[in-house]
Amino acid sequence: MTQIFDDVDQLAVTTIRTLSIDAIERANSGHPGAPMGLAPVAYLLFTRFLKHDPSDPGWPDRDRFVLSCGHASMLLYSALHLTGYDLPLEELENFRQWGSRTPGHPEVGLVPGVEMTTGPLGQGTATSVGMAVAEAHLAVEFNRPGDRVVDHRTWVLCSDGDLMEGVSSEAASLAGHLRLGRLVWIWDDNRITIEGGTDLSFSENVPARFAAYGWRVLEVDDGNDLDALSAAFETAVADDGRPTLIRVRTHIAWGAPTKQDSASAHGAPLGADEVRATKRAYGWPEDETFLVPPEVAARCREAGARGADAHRGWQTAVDAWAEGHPDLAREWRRRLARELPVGWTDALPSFDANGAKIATRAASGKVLAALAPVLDELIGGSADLAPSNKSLIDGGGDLLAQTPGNRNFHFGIREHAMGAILNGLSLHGEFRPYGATFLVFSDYMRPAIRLAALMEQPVIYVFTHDSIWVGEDGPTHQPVEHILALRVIPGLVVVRPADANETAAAWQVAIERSAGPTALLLSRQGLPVLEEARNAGADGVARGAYILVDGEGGAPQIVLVATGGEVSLALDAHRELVQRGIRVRVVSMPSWELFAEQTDDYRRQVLPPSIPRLAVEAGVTLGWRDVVGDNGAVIGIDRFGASAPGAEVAQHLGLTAEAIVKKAIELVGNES
Ligand SMILES: Cc1ncc(C[n+]2csc(CCOP(=O)(O)OP(=O)(O)O)c2C)c(N)n1
Repeated sequence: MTQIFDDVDQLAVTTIRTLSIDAIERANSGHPGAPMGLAPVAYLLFTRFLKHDPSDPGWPDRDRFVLSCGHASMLLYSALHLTGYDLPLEELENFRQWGSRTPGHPEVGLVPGVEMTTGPLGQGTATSVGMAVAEAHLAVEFNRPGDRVVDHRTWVLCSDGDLMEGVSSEAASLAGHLRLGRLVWIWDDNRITIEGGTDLSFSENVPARFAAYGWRVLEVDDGNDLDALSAAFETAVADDGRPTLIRVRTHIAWGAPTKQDSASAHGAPLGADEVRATKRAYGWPEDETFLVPPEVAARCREAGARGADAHRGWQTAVDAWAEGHPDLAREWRRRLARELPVGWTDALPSFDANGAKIATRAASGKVLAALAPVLDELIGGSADLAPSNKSLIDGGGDLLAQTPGNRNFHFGIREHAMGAILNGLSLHGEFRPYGATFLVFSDYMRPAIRLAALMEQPVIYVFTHDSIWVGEDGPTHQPVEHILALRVIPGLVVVRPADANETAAAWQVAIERSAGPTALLLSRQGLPVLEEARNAGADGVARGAYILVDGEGGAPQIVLVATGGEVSLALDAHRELVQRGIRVRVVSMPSWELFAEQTDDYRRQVLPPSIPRLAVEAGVTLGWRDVVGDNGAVIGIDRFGASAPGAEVAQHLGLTAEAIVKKAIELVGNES
């Protein structure tokens, strides 16, 4: 359909530019250049192409829009305000101020219409791939011949910085491989970054690179040409089985007499004189601020209202579909509401302590196999380590271009993109995605994990090979600082179960967390199934720490606190210490974060303040001092590991029951 544009459209484009300029000037902070260059793109998208209903930003079948270059936030806020989202002009006037709904970079959950929190360049582009996969998967799950309940696209606006970041390359490679035809990235090719022109650091042929990834590449040579942009968008929405990159040649700070095409317009207000001169160049009243001409307001609201009409039409179709497919509709609504099926915990396996050892990664695989049939929202995979991570869903099928409805994702060796894609799947709303790799490589996912926590997304990380017991692969593969590194991320719950039953309980914790990510840290090596954890374990894991065994014949003289595989070592030490007549309590502490949420009473009950504590964990000791206090001690590893069989490495690094016994006797001796 050919689009016709008139003066009101041009005026609306200028309104987006001036609103952005004014808000940034008022805040005396922000990034005016990109919004000024991209205003036509945003206007066109939000008024003619994006399927959205400003009166209901959560409409499940809306197109997803991601502003990957989050620094251009005022562009988005202007478009949201004009098209009728609940973002009044006063919010724009309060840009970047405490308590406003117009933060420096877009934040999901805070700003209506914002689909994800962006700012770290590359994360938005990569995350969008997860959103597009979500759509493709749901379409298979819920659409039926003649009924398209799920029928939307994912649009991204991205900058040079986004396309320089490696994570976007990983994600684009996967998107091309998966032939995500409903994914469109619009690249703001303004050739300027903070330090100057892109010729300083960015010279590959980006269109050719994307073509090689299997993308369709469209080019618009003048970002102010609404007809040309519109023609490109029309082409992009005609799904040809490939994702689309639209390269749009724009000018940063377009229209600013001295700042257009200059890096100085990237991240600082234009300044009063330049603002006046720019408005003059636009033919705009120089002294007006936050001006929205009535005809612009009416035009943009009209576009928003068309979205509401489309939403109503969709609802009617959905009601009919639901009548014909009541079970499917029930499941869909459950998933949308993020409710868990009644009785799902019955599927959780329990493990017998029959003498055989089982690695917690293997137990995790068994838990996943048991949960997958009752939780269709579980979807995920590994960054090429599934056989080691035990992360495949039996019978889930491979999620490939021709089978997007399957559940086993193959991320390839792309941990960075995996993290972001998990966020996209989660943000879409109907999934509980999980991603697996070795704990040591969680560093490669850290930016996305941080964002998952910031966005309160219930993503699950399956991090196996969680200590120096990895063994022969050596220090590159032996995590040492990683447990703590994850614990310091606010909002992330880290669970390091001690045995198979604690692993089942850890999965339960992860599944029941509806607003925030969970990292499961699992052993490579076999671990005894602890008789002691069988009954207390589920509740104990949920509480973060619990008494596994206690000293007999009076109050304990010492408390051993351990996590993961080191709990078994602590139990061995316990037996030895009891023989020596020392009363010992062993506390399993799979999660610092969950324990911190408990009442003071419970925490004192588990760790009585007057009794010395000895903590044992195969990781850096930093942080444990808070748990053991000044009178306690910590056995950990404050160096890199080494290449040798795991038990031998542990021996050399002092992580043994004997070392625990020795230190415990010392502590008890100090006390007596
Ligand atoms: C991962 C990451 N690194 C660095 C930054 C800081 N930063 C913000 S914008 C930007 C680059 C600006 O260039 P471009 O992406 O082309 O945006 P434009 O100048 O066109 O607004 C940088 C380095 C960031 N936001 N994220």
